Amino acid sequence: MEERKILYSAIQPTNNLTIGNYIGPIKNWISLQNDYNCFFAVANMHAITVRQVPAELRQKTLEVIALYIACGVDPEKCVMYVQSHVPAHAELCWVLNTFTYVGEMERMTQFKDKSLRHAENINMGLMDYPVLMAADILLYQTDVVPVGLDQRQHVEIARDIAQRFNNAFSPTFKVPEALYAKIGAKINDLQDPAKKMSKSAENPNGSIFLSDDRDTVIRKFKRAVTDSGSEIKYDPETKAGISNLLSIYSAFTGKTVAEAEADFAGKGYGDFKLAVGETVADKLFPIQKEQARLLADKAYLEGVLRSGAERAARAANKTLSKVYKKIGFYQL
Ligand code: AQP
Repeated sequence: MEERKILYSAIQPTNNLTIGNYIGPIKNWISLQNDYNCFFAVANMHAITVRQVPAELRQKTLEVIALYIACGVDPEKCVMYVQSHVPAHAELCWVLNTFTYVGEMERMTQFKDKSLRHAENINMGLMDYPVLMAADILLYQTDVVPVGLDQRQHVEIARDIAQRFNNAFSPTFKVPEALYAKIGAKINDLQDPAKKMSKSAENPNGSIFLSDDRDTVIRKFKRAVTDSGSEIKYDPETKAGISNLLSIYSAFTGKTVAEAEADFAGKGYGDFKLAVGETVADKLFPIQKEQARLLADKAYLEGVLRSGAERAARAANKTLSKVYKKIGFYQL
């Protein structure tokens, strides 16, 4: 039987997850979990590149694992773990740092954006973020990495680092491919459709959090920025707001964009925005209920994390050991 390919993906437990996180990567995880050997991490080591409140970071870590499961990721089929529970991530990151150039990291768009947003704390970790992400991915001999489009540059650099290491020694790492959602690889901010929807947007009305209650979801969609026209048509160049809403509606209903347009032919923006809000709220409610149920069962979640960390460490240590051997680290 052909060996299954490996899929790796992670999300940071910062703030609250948005429907961008759900539509971009998580929905893909759910549909691919039967076909791949999946590793899903909660990236708490990435999270501390921006200051966090320790108690909140701890709590969000559990919330994110509960959310993965509530969204439909099956802990029986997939390895789910917390990044800091597998020390190999930090260890491989250190080695890969020596195969990465400072100039490359200075050019990373996310580093430049976050340096502007966190000018008081441009720490080395923020700059090193893509190398840690390369270590995350390469440790598992990953074939595919489902991510949003904003992570394209980081997956590219992970590929470059893998190839650089493989060329310097001998084939050690699988060179991974990014995988983007067909619809919604970049969900945009409802208040500023030129920007990606983000967990930490200044204006919370621009982001739909997976934790938002029904009234909040509907209110935010009703206020979503559109354009002065009246046609509900997908055209990201001239109708960024409407196109974003159509993508969200398609992702949540499973309809194509053309089918979504047809649903609203002849209708006004007000009706359309309300329908998108109701569709999203209907979908989020059972996820929220299931997440709350899981969070009340901490022993179960910790069991998932313990077993996940063991299975992840076993796979990761194999790669790390190969790397240490190749670079000449004396091993006992
Ligand atoms: N708007 C989005 N549309 C599609 N995919 C998205 N992702 C994030 N936003 C969108 C994808 O979600 C995954 C995890 O993201 P992350 O936790 O590493 O980062 P983030 O959600 O972008 O949040 P950050 O880094 O904390 O930034 P801010 O604070 O600006 O929100 C990734 O696969 C990402 O592509």
